[in-house]
Amino acid sequence: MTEATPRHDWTREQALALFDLPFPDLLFRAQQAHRAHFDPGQVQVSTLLSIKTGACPEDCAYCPQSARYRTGLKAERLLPLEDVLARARQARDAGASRFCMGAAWRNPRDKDLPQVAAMVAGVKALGLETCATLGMLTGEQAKALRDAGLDYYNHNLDTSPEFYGEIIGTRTYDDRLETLAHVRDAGLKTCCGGIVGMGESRADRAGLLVALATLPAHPDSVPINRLVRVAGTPLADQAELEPFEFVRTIAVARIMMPASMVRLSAGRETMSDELQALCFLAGANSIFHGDKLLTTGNPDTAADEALFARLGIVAMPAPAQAPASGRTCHADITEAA
Ligand code: SAM
Ligand code: DTB
Ligand code: SF4
Repeated sequence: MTEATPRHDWTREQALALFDLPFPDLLFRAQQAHRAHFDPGQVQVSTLLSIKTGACPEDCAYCPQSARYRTGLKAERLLPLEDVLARARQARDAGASRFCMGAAWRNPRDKDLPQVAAMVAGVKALGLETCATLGMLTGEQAKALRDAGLDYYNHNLDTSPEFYGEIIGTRTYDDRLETLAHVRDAGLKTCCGGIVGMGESRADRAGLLVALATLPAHPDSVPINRLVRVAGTPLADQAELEPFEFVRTIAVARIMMPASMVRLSAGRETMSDELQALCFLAGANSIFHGDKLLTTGNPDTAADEALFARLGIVAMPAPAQAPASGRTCHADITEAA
């Protein structure tokens, strides 16, 4: 077994020892793990769309979509199919290989599922990989989404088991683990990560990564979100996480889950190009592209294209899948040959 072989027996002490490494050693180790599994010049590009916005009954302290906080967000019902497909076409033509549909639900109602399944099937037929994040799922719902053509399901652990209760009171860590089990059992790929910068300690960041790396299978995608501090949420005035600590978190995620896609997820809008470049060096190899995440901002698409060009990074091509319609326009983010 080499250091780059995925392991499922990580301990918090081992994770903390990685966090404690001198920064150059940590980045070297992360680069070794990254290069054992990926072309470091390629970054996967996903686009997000909020298909149902706001008025969520949950109390997640970071979230602008909770009905409990006054964030000024306008709630919207489930979008019509045609609107979703138009946005997916735009995303594909701008270079995205995966389209992720998010809904501000605690869980989908069974009567909502046919509409979401139609969106999944339509997006898939455009030649995009499909991802959805709809809250907690039953086993049957996970299978119905798989049958519609869903590739990935995003459901985050968000933080360590110990810190979790400070952030969310309306569902438990075990609820999340149960949904993740349904997702895995249905044969869907798992997208699962968390948020940093919520006031948690380094031990909590290590605890989140250990929880992820000791799941029965490493998540295929690991989104690392830096808290977007939204006015009106309980975390609006949270101090910003020290930038090198954020880079360290990415690097430790890369070392602990070497074969997973690590996504530099929410929070890029307030990061310098240099900080993002350090995150790519630390092993991040996926981003959200497009002016908006779900409800908050993301860097301009032109800024991302310029950053990729300056760093010599190209978009990772989507894995071949059928049926796939050809792209109608030149992809703006240059795709790997
Ligand atoms: N309602 C569903 C759920 O919670 O599973 C799906 C949508 S929810 C917005 C998806 C994820 O977005 C959350 O788990 C959280 O990790 C992330 N997120 C939400 N608000 C955020 C914020 N202000 N900053 C960073 N990440 C955030
Ligand atoms: C994830 O881990 N991050 C994305 C995606 N999964 C769904 C969501 C980020 C949301 C940021 C706050 C917002 O735009 O509402
Ligand atoms: Fe609702 Fe998801 Fe936001 Fe929590 S993170 S309040 S479940 S939309």
